[in-house]
Formats: sequence, C-alpha cells, structure tokens
Amino acid sequence: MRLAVISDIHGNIRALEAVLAHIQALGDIDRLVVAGDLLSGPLEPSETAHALMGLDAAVIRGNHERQLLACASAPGGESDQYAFEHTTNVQRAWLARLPATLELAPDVLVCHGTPETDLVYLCEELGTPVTLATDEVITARLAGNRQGLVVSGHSHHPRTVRLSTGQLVVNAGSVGLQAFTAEHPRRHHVENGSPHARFVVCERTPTGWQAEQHQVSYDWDAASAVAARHGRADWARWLRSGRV
Ligand SMILES: [Mn+2]
Repeated sequence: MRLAVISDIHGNIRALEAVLAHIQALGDIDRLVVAGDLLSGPLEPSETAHALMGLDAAVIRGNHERQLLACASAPGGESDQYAFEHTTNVQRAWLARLPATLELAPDVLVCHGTPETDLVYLCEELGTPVTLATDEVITARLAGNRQGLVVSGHSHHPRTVRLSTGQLVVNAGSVGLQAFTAEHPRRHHVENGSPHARFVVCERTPTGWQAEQHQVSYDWDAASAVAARHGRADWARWLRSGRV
C-alpha cells in the first residue's frame, strides 16, 4: 500500500497543482490523503476548494476549517476571514462535512494535529524555533492509538519519527506555506528554509511503514505576489523564502 499525503494547503492553488502533478508522475499511488488546513490564507481559497472537491481523495479537516466556518457567527482571524469571504456556500457546506480524523486502514490513522485535538502539534514542542518532542510525549499525545502509521500535519514541519512502540509517526509538511509565526498558545515560529511545497509518500513494506518526503518547485513568486496584493506582507515573505 502506497499513500500520498498532502496537508496544510492554505489556499495555495499553485503549490497544490504542482504537487498533484508530481504525485501523478510518481504513479503507483493507492490513495491520496489530505490532512486538513485546506483554504485559510490570503491566496485563492475558492479555486483551491474547487480543486480539492474534484479529487478522489480521503480528506479530513484541520483547525482552520473549524475556524473558517466559525466566521459565520463572529469575525475570525485574518486568514480564516479572508477564506470565509471568498468561498461559496457549497464549498463551506463541503468543509462542514469533513471528519476530524480518519482510520484509513486498521494500521493507518490520519489526524491534523493529534488524534484528540487539531490544535496541538503531534511531534513538536513550542519555541523559537519548535523542537522535536520526546518519544514519551509523542506517545502520550497518541492517547492509546497504536496504528503502525500515524500521519498528521498542522506544524508545517515535515518529519518522520519512529517511536519505541515501533509506530511510524509522519508529518506530511505543508503544501502551501513553508514558514509562519504564530502567537497561540504562545509565540513560536516554523521555518523550513526553502519555499518548495512539501508532501510525503508512505509505503507499507515487509519490514514496516516507510516514508519518503518530497519537495516540489512551483511558482512561489506568483503566490507571494498574490499575498502582497491582498495586504499580507508577512505571507509574501514566508511564501517566497520559507523563512520568517
Ligand atoms: Mn496549517
């Protein structure tokens, strides 16, 4: 079984299209998985929703899908509000139907953050920059889930972590945004050091699950220009450099 896992697209249609073309060219993929944070950001949320809704893929929601939908009752953060205002009712109804986690096979769990919350990084400790959490902490965050492969997103930090339980915990990284600063629950930042879109291919082999992390070129200058045009100098910088 070979899974292509993409996550944290954040409305970056150019990065998404480049990654989907790359996956198509790889061939031999049994299932495409999308691990949440699909649209929020100052780019092209509606075009991204349209592309995702047309895919034959297993899709879960992230924290930003919840936050985007909550903009219906109260103003949200800048990125969620922009995506809320630039998507259709049909697209938002689709978001509302997405599950928070998915057991794709008896030995495969997909979640956005941890299995219990979409707001906590599964593999990282907050700081500037974030660091790798200990084996014990990651195992505790799995809350008894013992699947051989656990795939997440949320931190935008591609990782492959083998736990002492034998489980492989994989972060798909982010298709759409390679660096960011966040204030909650306390100030931290992530920076991957290049603007390339990230995704991962996970394969079940006779000796267990393996992960191949991929980096894909796309027109990040064009994406950066869209962010700048929409008043987000921070996103413009993050998109073109992969640094905060
Ligand atoms: Mn995200």
